[in-house]
Amino acid sequence: MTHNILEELRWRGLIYDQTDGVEQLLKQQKVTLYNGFDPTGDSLHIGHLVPMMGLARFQRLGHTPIAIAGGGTGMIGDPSGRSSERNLLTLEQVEANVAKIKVQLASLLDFEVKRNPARIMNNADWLLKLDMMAFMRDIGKHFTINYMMAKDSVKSRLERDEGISYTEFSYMLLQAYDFDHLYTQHGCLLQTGGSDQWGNILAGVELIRRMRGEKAHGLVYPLITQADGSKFGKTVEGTSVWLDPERTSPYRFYQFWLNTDDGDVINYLKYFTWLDKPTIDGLQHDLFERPHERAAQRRLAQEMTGMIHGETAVAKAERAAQVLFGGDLDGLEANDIADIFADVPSSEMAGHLFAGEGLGIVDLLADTGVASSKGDARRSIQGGGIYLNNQRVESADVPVTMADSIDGRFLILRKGRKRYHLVRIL
Ligand code: 545
Repeated sequence: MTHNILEELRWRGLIYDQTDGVEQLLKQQKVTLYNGFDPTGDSLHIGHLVPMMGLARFQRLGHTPIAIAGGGTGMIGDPSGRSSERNLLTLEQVEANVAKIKVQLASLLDFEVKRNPARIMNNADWLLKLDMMAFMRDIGKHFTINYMMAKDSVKSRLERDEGISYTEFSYMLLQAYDFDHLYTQHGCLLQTGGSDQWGNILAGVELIRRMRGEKAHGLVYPLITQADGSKFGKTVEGTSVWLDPERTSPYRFYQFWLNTDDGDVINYLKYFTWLDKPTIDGLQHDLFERPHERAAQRRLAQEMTGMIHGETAVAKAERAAQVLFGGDLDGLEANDIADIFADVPSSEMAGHLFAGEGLGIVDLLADTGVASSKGDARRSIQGGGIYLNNQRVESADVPVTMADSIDGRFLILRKGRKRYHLVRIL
């Protein structure tokens, strides 16, 4: 790791914009900085990793990070980057979400280190106490409607028929107030965020200038894109890749990174991992010389899964990948099977069908639709293209019984190299 945070962020391509003087400031001193996360949902997703890790990168280089869970701002909702009004969450929803995302935010930060321990705060602690008249007089007076209407977040909404509520319009003042609060109470000199936060961050810089006559700073990261132009962070099925393992299994998480395009993988290694420049340069060389080996993608998947879900999850995900490529199933339990084969077609069959004599493999293949007919099933078996639990089926006459099942719960059929079908035994 380089010793200077801006140098570090720069070679990684992580600086989209910064206020004048950040360079100077960070050269002179270790600072306290913050990044906010609104509890609009109960989990963060991989799109939030750049600012989360940003805090951790600053911390490793001696700066003091504050992660804000926006229990106050989350009651309103940021209009930045959104084309329509949000539905308000209830106080209970906000609180439940705050509790969950706090844990996720904490996972990458160090709270024990003596000199610059991280902190997590909830802006509900000061925003919910705000007194309306004081806010109007002390904060509102520093912003003209002209200034607020010129912000992208507002301007884009004014161009649409639905407009923007007074509530969301005011959001930037709350975020500005946060910055001032952290500036005065905790000496926080810098706010970071994705580039969509630039307007809100500048509003805070402006408020501190107006109220204190002092200069605070902002730095924003690029929003991550994909080489093919599609939105970053969605699986092939179009769902977000969440950090919560209940929402995105570690296996799917691993697969997401493993499937990264050659055109994106080097950038992602820079944006999302702790790997240093020589290591990433080496992987770039491998990618160039032997792209089919996908060493860069594999390393990315290992690093990311290890960081978020731990090393055991990496081992499991790699085992799962092997299994899907036809490897043996020894030692896997029913729960692993359910996870690994979560995405393959499946059918449910009554357990009694496999009792005693069992069910002929030909019938099973036809009943599940793995073969289009019994004739097709027989021909496929004779051609050596049918597998039961990843073992080739040698004869069309074998019965399938409970003894073949995995923990009495699953049978795994495969036709050809990759066409899997999971039988769930009821
Ligand atoms: C609130 C109070 C502050 C400072 C910042 C905020 C939050 C900010 C905001 N940020 C986004 C966000 O997404 C929802 C998280 C889902 C649980 O809305 N006004 O909260 C995203 N942010 C991370 C990056 C971002 C931004 O958390 O900054 O750019 C995404 O990469 O959209 O005092």
